Amino acid sequence: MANTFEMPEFSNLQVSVEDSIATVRLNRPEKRNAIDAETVEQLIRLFNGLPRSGIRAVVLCAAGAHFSAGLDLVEHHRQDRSAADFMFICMRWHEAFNKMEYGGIPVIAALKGAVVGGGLELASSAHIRVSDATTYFALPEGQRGLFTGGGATIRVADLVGKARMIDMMLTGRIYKGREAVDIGLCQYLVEDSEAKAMELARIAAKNPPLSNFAICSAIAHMQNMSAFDASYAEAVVAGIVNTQPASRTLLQAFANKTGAKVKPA
Ligand code: 1HE
Repeated sequence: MANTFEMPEFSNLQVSVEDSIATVRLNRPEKRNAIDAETVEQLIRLFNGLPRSGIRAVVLCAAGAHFSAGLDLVEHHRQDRSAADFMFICMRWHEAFNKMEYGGIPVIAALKGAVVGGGLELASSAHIRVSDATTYFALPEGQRGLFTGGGATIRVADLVGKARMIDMMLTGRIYKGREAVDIGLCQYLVEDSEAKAMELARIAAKNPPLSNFAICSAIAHMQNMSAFDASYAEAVVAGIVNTQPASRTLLQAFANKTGAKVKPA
């Protein structure tokens, strides 16, 4: 599909598109990319429009030295929100992050510096996380007298397990480097996270969009189902994806011995 999506102008995000890959850059470096209410609204608008836009992968990255310092604590403090106000704010975060995780387009997060609190909630909504030597992960909610509200209880617990997440929240424990990879906070540790994320995005963007749609939405949905229902849903999705014209072409190439083999380099 051709690029049909008119990219809106955003104040807190810088979006550019090249070769059907969108680079979405958090753009409040002077505030360490703290996530205010406006940033969430802009993420919703963006990820609402991306599916079926012709965009085949997204690199989610950040301006400045830090990916994101999480919830905009100053805005939260100044607005003196009621419980109902903040519940609504959290529901907007969920709207944005669910659109990312379930939208069917691969989102690769290029991480650096602080990936903390709500910043980790945002990063964990991506499909692949790439770190560099400066990247560190934390959930300082306990120390701030807060609780996660942007999906960490679901996504971070899913990545690292509930015991590690509780430790991070109770004690402010910080993970970085190889240890962060080993416990599942990120999948790659490289010198240049943005370059690696773009490399991965380019690889993923070559897959037929319907395959990527299933990979980047069906797996997350199936995790929410009973094993019995997930196996049914998997069969239905595979019925559609594995008989698509694009897969016939790729299988024909393999049958003709022109398709790539699966072998380590
Ligand atoms: C912010 C924020 C923020 C920076 N909200 N404004 N998140 C946190 O507990 C992390 C809080 N931030 C930090 O610990 C540090 O800022 C960093 C380690 C990330 C970076 O330190 P540094 O020395 O580079 O920057 P700085 O001097 O602390 O901050 C620079 C500016 O960014 C400053 O603003 P300025 O107007 O005084 O220049 C800071 O106020 C601003 N800034 N972080 C607002 N988070 C859905 S619930 C989710 C709950 C959570 O996310 S809890 C985790 C919150």
